[in-house]
Amino acid sequence: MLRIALQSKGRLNEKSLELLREAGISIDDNNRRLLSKSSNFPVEVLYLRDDDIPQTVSCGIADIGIVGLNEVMERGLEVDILQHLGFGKCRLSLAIPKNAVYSGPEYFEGRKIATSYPAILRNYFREKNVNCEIREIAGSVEISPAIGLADGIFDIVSSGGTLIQNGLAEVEKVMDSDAVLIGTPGLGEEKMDLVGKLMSRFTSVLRSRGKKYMLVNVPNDRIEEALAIIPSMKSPTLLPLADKGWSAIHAVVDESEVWDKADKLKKIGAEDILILSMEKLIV
Ligand code: PRT
Ligand code: ZN
Repeated sequence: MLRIALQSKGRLNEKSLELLREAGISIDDNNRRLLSKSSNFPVEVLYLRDDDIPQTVSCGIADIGIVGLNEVMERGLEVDILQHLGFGKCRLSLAIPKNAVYSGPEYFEGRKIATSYPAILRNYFREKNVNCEIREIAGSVEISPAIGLADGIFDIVSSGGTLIQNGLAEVEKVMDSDAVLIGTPGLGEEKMDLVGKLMSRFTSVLRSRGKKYMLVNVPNDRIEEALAIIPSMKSPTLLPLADKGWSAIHAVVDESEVWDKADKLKKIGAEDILILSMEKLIV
């Protein structure tokens, strides 16, 4: 039995459960309970605050966990980063009042910076050889400059809206973050076997995200051009149609490129372009 630590509520909770669900793992997701078992995979879920997940995995109370890379880096504990999961994307950046003139990291020499991520920031400034005063605060970091608590902040940025609302400008990105699957170092063979199964299911789910299945009929003398428009993951499938002189191409394409490719295909005489949703892509 594998134990996985997930955030009990917050930004990563729903997406983590969705990933498990899409990987075919049914969980009683009543997250008021601390621990829930899966009915169809030997895994149980331990619901925690995200701050506690790296520690719980590092010491082996949970075998694996899903948490933001920012939390993993901040704690600095020994865990294996097994897989990037692509959701919960954000960055950790330095920001200063928008009217201040920024000269580079040395701007922060002797200044006060408010953050909930002091360890990551300390490492960054150590590398840059800049001495500043780091003020650790738990929440609402972005209001610190306006109330005179700090000259700048170091915080999570996603859309950038919070910084703008608080009259701040992002001046330095220190790291990118997304949700990661972490594991206790040195798990035994049996557990690693289950972790491997889980990871390959996650890979299939992640690969199919943002992808569509495209079927298109093209005149045989335009196949080369059509294949140049739809570069596929491997070789696209090419099938002759009953109607002589025509073939069907099947391929997996990025959702963001579907319309552009459809327009280009129509221009070279393609017909009957069918776009289908993809549930899983198992390779
Ligand atoms: O209760 P618990 O301790 O478990 O949760 P939490 O409140 O500490 O964390 P939570 O749920 O807010 O975030 C969990 C994780 O989501 C973070 O550790 C990041 O890895 C990731 N994540 C992704 C974010 C954001 N995007 C994000 N935008 N975490 C926080 N924010 C906040 C940020 O702090 C800032 O206040 O959103 C604001 C900035 O957003 P924009 O879009 O205005 O730039
Ligand atoms: Zn937290």
